[in-house]
Amino acid sequence: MAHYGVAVDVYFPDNQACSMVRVKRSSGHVVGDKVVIKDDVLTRLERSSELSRMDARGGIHIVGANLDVLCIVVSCEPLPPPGFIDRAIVAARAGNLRPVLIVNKSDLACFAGYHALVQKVYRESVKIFTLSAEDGTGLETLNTFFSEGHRGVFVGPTGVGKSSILNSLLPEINLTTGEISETKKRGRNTTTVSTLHLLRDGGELVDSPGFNDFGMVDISIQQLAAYFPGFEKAGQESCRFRDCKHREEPDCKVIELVEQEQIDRERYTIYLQMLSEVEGVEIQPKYRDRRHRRKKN
Ligand SMILES: Nc1nc2c(ncn2[C@@H]2O[C@H](COP(=O)(O)OP(=O)(O)OP(=O)(O)O)[C@@H](O)[C@H]2O)c(=O)[nH]1
Ligand SMILES: [Mg+2]
Repeated sequence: MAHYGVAVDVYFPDNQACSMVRVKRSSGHVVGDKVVIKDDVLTRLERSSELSRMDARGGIHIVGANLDVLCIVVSCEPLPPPGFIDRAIVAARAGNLRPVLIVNKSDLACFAGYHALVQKVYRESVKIFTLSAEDGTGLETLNTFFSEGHRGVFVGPTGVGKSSILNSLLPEINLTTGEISETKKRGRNTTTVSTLHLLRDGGELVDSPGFNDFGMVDISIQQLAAYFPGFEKAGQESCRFRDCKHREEPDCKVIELVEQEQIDRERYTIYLQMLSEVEGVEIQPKYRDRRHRRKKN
């Protein structure tokens, strides 16, 4: 349920209670892990899913395990960094999670314009929830969705209201929330530990610390080409080449749709930037191997 450095909180379904269990700092457990405990030793069971991200310094973080939904939480204040939503959607799809978007703070004046933009770009790609943790708008719809038995994690920049939404769904948990800074209009990294919560009518949700960098981990060119939000309308098998990168290949359906203005040119440019990034990552190890070999000889 939570990982506090040298201890983890474990939920025991049989007696519906939590207990703190000591672990090594580097035990590798993450929120959502299923474990068995025998003679005070915690053994992790195989994960059905795992979602990772890379931070700006190249550090890899596992966001959670055994999840089926990624809730990308955004707001008009603070705004997410450019590319955050796209990276999160691609990472979720590559990890077999269903990405959904939650646009929080519908009570703010800046909401309408931002919401319209999000709807325009992502409406045909993912389910979008409109919410206000402040006045309760949309909470019941979110609760109903999770009551179908989903287990999701909230990810998003600091200050968008992840913990506030969970507090509104489950007032008794009383997670700490933090004011947005007046000058920088950003959050204050209030949440520092991911915690899993059982929802009232079924389903589970993980609150996690806010972050800005959703660097893609182990995403292949083919995954990016298939999962980039907005390319769904091109269909999976409609390019001439099965491994089409949608850059300069002949009979590429994506390029055709860009030319017909059915895929926004700006969105396509963002895709090309992400493609170069993924190619950089894919090419790097080969160079490393070659250097390595030369050294040995
Ligand atoms: N107006 C308005 N403010 C909100 C809403 N939801 C959250 N806030 C405010 O936004 C600020 C940040 O909320 P948090 O819930 O701490 O945000 P967080 O995403 O959990 O932030 P981190 O834990 O730092 O990642 C607080 O001052 C909340 O009161 C909302 O729907 N409307
Ligand atoms: Mg929080």
